[in-house]
Amino acid sequence: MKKIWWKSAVIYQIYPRSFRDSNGDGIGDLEGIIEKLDYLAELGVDVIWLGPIYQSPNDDNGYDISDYYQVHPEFGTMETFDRLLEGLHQRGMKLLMDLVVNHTSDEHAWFEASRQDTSNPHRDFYFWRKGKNGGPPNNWRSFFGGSAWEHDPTTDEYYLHIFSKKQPDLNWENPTVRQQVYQIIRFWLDKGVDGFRMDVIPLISKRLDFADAHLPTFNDVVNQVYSNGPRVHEFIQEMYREVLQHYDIMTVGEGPGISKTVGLDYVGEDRRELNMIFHLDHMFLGYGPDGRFDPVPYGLAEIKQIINDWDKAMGDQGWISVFMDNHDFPRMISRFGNDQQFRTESAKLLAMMILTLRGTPCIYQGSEIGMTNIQLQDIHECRDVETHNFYREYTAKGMDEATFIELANRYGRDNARTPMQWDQSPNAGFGAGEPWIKVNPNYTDINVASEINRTDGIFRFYQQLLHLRKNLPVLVYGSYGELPQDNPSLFVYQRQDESHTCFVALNFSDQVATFQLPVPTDSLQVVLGNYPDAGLSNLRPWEARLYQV
Ligand code: ISL
Ligand code: CA
Repeated sequence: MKKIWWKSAVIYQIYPRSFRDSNGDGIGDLEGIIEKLDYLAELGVDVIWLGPIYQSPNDDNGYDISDYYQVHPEFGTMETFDRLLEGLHQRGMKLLMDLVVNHTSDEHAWFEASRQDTSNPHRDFYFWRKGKNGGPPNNWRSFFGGSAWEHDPTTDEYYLHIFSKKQPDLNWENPTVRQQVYQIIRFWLDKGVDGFRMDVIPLISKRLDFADAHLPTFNDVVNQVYSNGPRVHEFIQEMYREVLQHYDIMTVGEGPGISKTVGLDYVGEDRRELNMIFHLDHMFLGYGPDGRFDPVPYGLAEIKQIINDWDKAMGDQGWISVFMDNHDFPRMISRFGNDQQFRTESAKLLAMMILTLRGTPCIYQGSEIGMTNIQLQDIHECRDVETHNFYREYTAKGMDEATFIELANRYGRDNARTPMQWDQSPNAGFGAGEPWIKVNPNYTDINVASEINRTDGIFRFYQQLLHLRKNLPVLVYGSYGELPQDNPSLFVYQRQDESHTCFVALNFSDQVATFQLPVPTDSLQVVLGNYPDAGLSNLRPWEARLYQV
């Protein structure tokens, strides 16, 4: 397997609105991140992925961009941005920007021109179609509920929006659109940023017949109708040829619809497209026909299957990023761990998993102190456009508010977006003003200041793992293989190269579990564990151990 810096790097994701508010207006900002650069360096991460910080009306918290060349004033100025970039580089860290170019905001100048009249030169920057039988052009549904088409009275036509109606989809068929996008990418790369996380990149090429979708689940529609359109690879290869290849950067493609069967088409070493992907297969586990608020059961077996299948699919030709949550999903400790009795143990277990699987780990802000989901009381406390849209849709169909809020508290995106918990002071030390979204009341127990002082705390455990990854290349480049166990709550695997063999044993349950390793026990040494006195005995609840032969 080819060795290269972005494979051994560890990414840390910052959701700018919720990281640190330096001026007390309730909104996290770039100056706030600058204040915390030493914290990030102390943690030991290599690359920061910064959520969108561009000009935006914030219908979807910055994933609806109205000007790609401006920093949103609530986050700071271009000068603040430059200092942030410099501060990261001084500390040996790199910066990934979020590139959101499947759609713009409806308040972007291109769209404002586009909607004026059918002959406007910008008309063709977006997808405009006539209605059918008094309704939208087809039956496509938006990710955030309702039709994916919005009627615009000015020209009596509909425009396509796969996400909210304030996020019209860009028409990549138009070469001018593509050149405009490349210009945006060049602008930020020329400032010195180190790469991009590309938002919903498999969606940029549309199936232009816009045929109705008749498939059993929304996920099927995404996979087979919205994603991986006919020209997607032509477009990404053009972007690579014209822009990306001229810089020493890293690129991560995000996206629903990148399945293991098409993964290598995006990241195969011979493809000249992207370096790695955030696939969402394990994130969409539990999604029923109607998506996240229509849950179905799943378990560890399905998670392991996806990990194994993807590892095989990538082989030595492609690469993924490994993560268990981000700003679009519930907190991983609440979702996959036990956020009550075994919060610390399961936080560390998930840390060990992310940092010892094959792929570039991505840590979401707050995981390093064990942050959990929040219980919001009513819809007015919810902030996410997705939650609000589905609330309207489901309550209109007869669901009562309390039932919906329960669903939102388990599966909604606001869980991951509450302010970072820095200390015990008011607002968890996030900032002096009332935060834009409620602080999790558990901040008095769970916060950076107290976690950092615990020698056996979660933060220190992350530090140790990050250090180990630097010193044990087998954890980066070694082969991966699951070691199946009788107990279904266990995930045990091996990492191996010519000179080293490591085993990772994880107990995803509140019960003690016995496990087996394929070598004599006297040849094993515990490198790290989340309980004191880890040996070879049975695994205790949520116990995680890393062994070396
Ligand atoms: O959170 C989801 C909606 O249920 C995911 O399906 C999400 O839409 C998908 O992972 C794409 O996410 C990205 O693009 C969206 C934005 O809302 C997300 O925050 C972003 O990560 C549209 O730009
Ligand atoms: Ca602020």
